[in-house]
Formats: sequence, structure tokens, C-alpha cells
Amino acid sequence: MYAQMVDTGVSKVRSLDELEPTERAFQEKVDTGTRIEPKDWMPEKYRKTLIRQISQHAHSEIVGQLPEANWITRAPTLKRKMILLSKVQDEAGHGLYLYCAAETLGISREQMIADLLSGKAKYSSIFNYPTLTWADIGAIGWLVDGAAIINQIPICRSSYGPYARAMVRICKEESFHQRQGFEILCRLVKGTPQQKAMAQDALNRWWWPALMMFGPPDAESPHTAQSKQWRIKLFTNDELRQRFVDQTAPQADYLGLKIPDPELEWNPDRGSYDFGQIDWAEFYDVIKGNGPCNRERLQARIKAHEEGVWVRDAALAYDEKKRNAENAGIRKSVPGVPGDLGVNQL
Ligand code: FAQ
Repeated sequence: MYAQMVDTGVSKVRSLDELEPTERAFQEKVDTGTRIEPKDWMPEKYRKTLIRQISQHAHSEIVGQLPEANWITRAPTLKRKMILLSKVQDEAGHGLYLYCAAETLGISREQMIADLLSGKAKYSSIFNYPTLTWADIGAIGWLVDGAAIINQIPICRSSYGPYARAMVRICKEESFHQRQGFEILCRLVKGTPQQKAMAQDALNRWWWPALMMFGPPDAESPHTAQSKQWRIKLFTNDELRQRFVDQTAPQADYLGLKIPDPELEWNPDRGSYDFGQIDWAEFYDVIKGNGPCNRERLQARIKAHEEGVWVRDAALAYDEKKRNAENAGIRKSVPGVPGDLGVNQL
């Protein structure tokens, strides 16, 4: 019942000489850094690849609210509760920008949500792990938002205009999220021995799943080569993963925490950290739907969707009433107030 590979029809990356004239003109546009906009001609496979990636990204933001929302009622202080609440709300906003960006490619919001709820569409593997202690909220901000930023900053320069533009604001907010997580851990490591142990335990559990967020190794990534040619991706999964390790290892040192990888070591020749083998069997298991929380996450989204029916129905009824009144000339639109409630956006 869970996510399957999405066939976007790309089997081999073709060089400029092998492309049809329209495709070649498109590729040249991409190569010169010209943004592709919704009404521009684009290869069907480019459109499908973007729908696949942007919708998965949107679902990740929405499902990604769940592990942290679990701690809103248990945050240790009112201030922490307010910060966490607004972080979780930000993730909802990111999901909405991304669904809007995907809609510009001709897929409906309803279809994307149906694909998520039926288990057909993927979302990031990371959100299928549980948040067991308050330190996990720190670890999510530090590692998960940290990984998300490294992956998403390049997307601000990707070829598809609506996706790239959505990513600018998202990255600014993710940067705040990353700092709030790091700050939670800074406090915990300076606390009691139990608090420091809790921070270490969170790092132990989130480190490897955070590395998996970047996707399969390049040699096993079916989409990277074509997505790079189209500048949907600017870097490969392994390049970004390495960047994350290089950036995060000194932060762990600063916190006085130990990354749970005996092979992690600075390599002066490469100017990067070497690190141990990722358990790819675990990654594939999680993306097939067998992670610790996959079923729980999907159930939570299905429940929220079902319980939100009355909101969508009420909004539709209001919209219809307003349109009928306007058509009958009873009520005029108020200047400055959008005429259309945009119920599809709910
Ligand atoms: N989880 O050939 P590739 C966040 C799938 S947002 C699940 O390498 P691609 C914010 C992949 O979809 C986190 N599936 O694919 C936040 C493909 O399957 P398909 C999400 C994964 O697309 C923080 C297959 O494996 N970020 O954290 C994963 O070129 C805190 C083959 O892989 C984005 O979505 C995975 N980790 O590269 C929210 C960023 N990795 O479609 C709340 C945008 C791979 O053929 C709290 N996306 N797969 O069935 C991307 O950059 C890319 O899509 C990658 C994957 C890098 C994720």
C-alpha cells in the first residue's frame, strides 16, 4: 500500500546533439540559467519529474509536522511551546507554497493529497522515526532542518521558477528552525548529566536517518543524472551528504557530543570528513513503508483529512453563497478583499 517508484519516463540522459530542436532550445535555456515558467514549453518528462519531486517535498513538510507536534503540549516552558508551535506552523506554510508550486505544473491539490493518503506518494524517510524525548526536538532542528537547508539552498537556483522562488522563503525559515534546535541542545548539554545524556541519545538515534535524507548513493540514484541536466538538482545526493557531514561534525564537537560513527574522521587530503557506511537496507525499508512510524504518520494524515471535511464543505458553501449573491447583484466584492475564497487551497 505504500510508496512505489514513480516512473517519469527518463531512462537515459541525452546529450544536446541527441535532442529534438524544441528540446534542445529548452536545454539551452536551462544551461544559460534562464528560469522556466509555468506557461513555457517544457518536456513532458521535465514536468513529471518536477511534479514528483515538488509534491514529495510538499508531503514531507506536511507529514514533517507530526513528529514535532507530538511535543507541543509537553514543551518544557511556555516560551519553548510558543517557538515550537510557530515552527510547526511554518512547516504547514512550506507545504502550502510547495503544493501551489506543483499545481502550476497541471496537477491538482486533490490528486496530490489523494496520492499521499493512499500511500502512493513518497515523503521524506526521516519523518518515520519517533520523537521520544524533548532532546529529539533539538536534534530535529539541528540535524533535520540542517540537512533540509543544505539540500534546499541550491534549489533556490533551480531551473523551475515557482519552485525556486518558493524555496527562498522556505530556506530563511528553515535557517531559524535549525538554530532553535541547536539552541535547545546547547542548553541541554550544559544542564544535568541526565540532560546531556538525553542530548547524546537523540544524536545517536537521529544521525544516521539524517544522512539518509539526502537520498540513495549516487550510483543507485535513478533520477540524479537527468535532474542535474535539467538543473532541478544542482548537486548529487552524495555531494550534499558530504557537505552536511563536514558542516555538522564541528557543531557536534562544540556541543561536546559524539557522532555515533567510529569511522568519522577528518581527511586532510580530501579536506572533508570520512564517514562510515549507511545502512541502506534500513533506508529502503523505511521508504517502502516499514519504518517505525510509517503507518502512524499516514493514519494521522488520513484522520486530519477526514476531520477537515466540514471545514472544506463550509468554505465551499460560503463561496457558492457569495458567488450567487454577486451574480444576483445583491452583494458587491469589497475593494481590496479577494473575491475568490480559494477553497481549493484549504
Ligand atoms: N525519503 O533518484 P533519487 C524537510 C526516493 S523537507 C524518501 O535520488 P531524487 C523540512 C526518491 O523520491 C525534507 N524517499 O531521487 C522539514 C526516489 O523515489 P521515486 C524533504 C526518498 O528525487 C524539517 C527514489 O528514492 N526534502 O525536512 C528519499 O532525484 C523538519 C530514488 O532517489 C525534499 O523533498 C528520502 N530521504 O532525489 C519539515 C527536498 N531520498 O520518486 C519538518 C527536495 C530519495 O522515484 C520538520 N527533494 N527518495 O519513487 C530532493 O532534493 C530530492 O527529491 C531528493 C531525492 C534528494 C530527496
